[in-house]
Amino acid sequence: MAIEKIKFGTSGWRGVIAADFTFSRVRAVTQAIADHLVAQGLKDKGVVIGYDTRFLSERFAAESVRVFAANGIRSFLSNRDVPTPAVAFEIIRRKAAGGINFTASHNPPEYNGLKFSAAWGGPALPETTKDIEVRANALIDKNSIPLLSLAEAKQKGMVDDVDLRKAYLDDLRKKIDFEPIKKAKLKIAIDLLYGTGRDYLDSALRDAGCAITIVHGHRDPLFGGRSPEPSEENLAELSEVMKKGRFDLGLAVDGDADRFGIVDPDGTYINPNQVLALVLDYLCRTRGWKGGAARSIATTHLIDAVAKKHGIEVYETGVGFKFIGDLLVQGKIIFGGEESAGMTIKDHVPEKDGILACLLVAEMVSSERKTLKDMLKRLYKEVGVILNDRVNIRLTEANHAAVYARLSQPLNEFGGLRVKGKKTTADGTKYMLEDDSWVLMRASGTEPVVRVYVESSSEEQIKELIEAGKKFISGQ
Ligand code: G16
Repeated sequence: MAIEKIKFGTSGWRGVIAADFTFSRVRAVTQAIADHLVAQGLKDKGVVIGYDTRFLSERFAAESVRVFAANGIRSFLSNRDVPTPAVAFEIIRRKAAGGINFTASHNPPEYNGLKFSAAWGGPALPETTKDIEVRANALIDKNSIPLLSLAEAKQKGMVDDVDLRKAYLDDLRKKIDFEPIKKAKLKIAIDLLYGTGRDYLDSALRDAGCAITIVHGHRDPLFGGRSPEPSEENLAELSEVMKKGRFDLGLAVDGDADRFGIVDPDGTYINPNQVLALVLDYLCRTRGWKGGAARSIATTHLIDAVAKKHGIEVYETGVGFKFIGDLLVQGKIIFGGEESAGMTIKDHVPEKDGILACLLVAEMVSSERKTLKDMLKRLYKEVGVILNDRVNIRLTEANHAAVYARLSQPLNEFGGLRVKGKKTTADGTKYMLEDDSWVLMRASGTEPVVRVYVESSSEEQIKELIEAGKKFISGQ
C-alpha cells in the first residue's frame, strides 16, 4: 500500500494516531522544519515547543526536541500542556524562529497533529507549509534523520523547560479591562473540555473576583468520547449546569484553547458569528481604535453591518486564521474573526485566542450589564437581522469523489432563491442569492467533512437553505 503523503491542512498537519501520525513521521516533519529554518537563516533563534492534552502529545513534543537538538536548534519546551495562543505569544516574546504545538485542536480523540507557527507568531502561511511538506515527504521513511537522546540534548544546553503561562496571562491583564469584571463579581460556569485552557481561563477570572464552577477540568485524552470542540452539541452539559444554577455567563474553549464557546445565563448557546459581531461592536464603541475588521469567506456578514455602522473597512479572507493573522501583522485590522469560533484583536497574537475571546465577552457582559441575547436584540434593531447556520456532512471513501465534483457545479437557483453572483475560491464556491442570502459549500481541511454554511434574514429561509444544501451534497 502506498504511504499517504504528509499534507498540511487549514491549520497544521493532522492525522490518526499510529496510522498517519507516527513518531517516524513526526521526526520527518521536524527535520523538514529544521531544514526550513536553516534555509531562512533562523537556526540560532530557537523554537518554542508545546503540546496539548491528547494521547502521547508530550511524547511527540519530546521526539521533536530530540531532532531539533541534533540539528543544533535549541528548544524552549513547555513544562505543561499549553494553549496554542500561549505558544504564539511566547514565540514573539522570545523572538524565536517559530514554534510547534502538538495538537489536533478540535478533532476527535483518535487524531493528533502539529501546528507550526512562524517567527511572526501566526500559523504558517501556505508558501511556508508547502516548503515544509515537500521537504518532509522527501524524508519519510529515511533512516538518516539525526536524533539526540533527551539527556544529551539537555546536557548540550539544547533544551530549556519553560513556563509559558505567566507572561501570557500578565499580558492579557493589560488587554482586558478587568475593572468592570471585578465590580460585577460574575458567577461563571466554564467548560474546559478536558483541554489546555485549565488554569488559564479559570484562573484569570478567579483572580478578578469571579466565582467559577468548572466542568471537564481534568486531562482526558479521550475527551469524554467526543471532539473537544465548543459546539452547541458538545456544550449541552455546560448548558444543563447553567439551567440548574444561577450563573451570569457560560464560557468554553476547545482542546488547544484557540476557539471559544459562549452560553447565556438561561443555558442558550450563542453562536460564534453572533459573538464576533457583538464583540466587534463593543470594541468599536469602547476602545477608539482605528483600522479594519477581517472575517473569512465563511463568516457572517453581520460583521460587515457592524463595520458599516462604525465606518470601518472589511477584509474577506480564505478559511484559515493564518490569513487573518497576516492582515493583523500588516497593521490593517483591529479585529479578526472566523465563524468556527476564532478571534483576535489589535496588538495581540496574530492567532485565534479562545481565552482572549472569553475574557472580552466577560468584560462586555460586565460593563453592559445585559445578557448576550438582549445585546443581540439591540444590535439587530440597529443594523438589521442576519442569521446563519452550518452543517457538516461526512465524507466517505464511497461518496468522496462524487461530492467533490458537485462542489464546483454551476447553479442558477438554490433553495428556491435566484443565484445573483458567485465567488469561486480555494475554499469552494460562495453563491450570493437574492435578498442578500448566501450559501458556501466547501471541503474541510481539518476533518473528512463537507461544510455547508448559509446566511439569511429569517429562520424559515435558513432551514430551507440548509435542507437544500444537504440535498445538493447527497446528489438528490
Ligand atoms: C476549520 C475551520 C477554520 C479554522 C480551522 C482550524 O477548518 O473552518 O475556520 O481556521 O478549522 O481551526 P483549529 O485550529 O481550531 O482546528 P476546516 O478547513 O476544517 O473548515
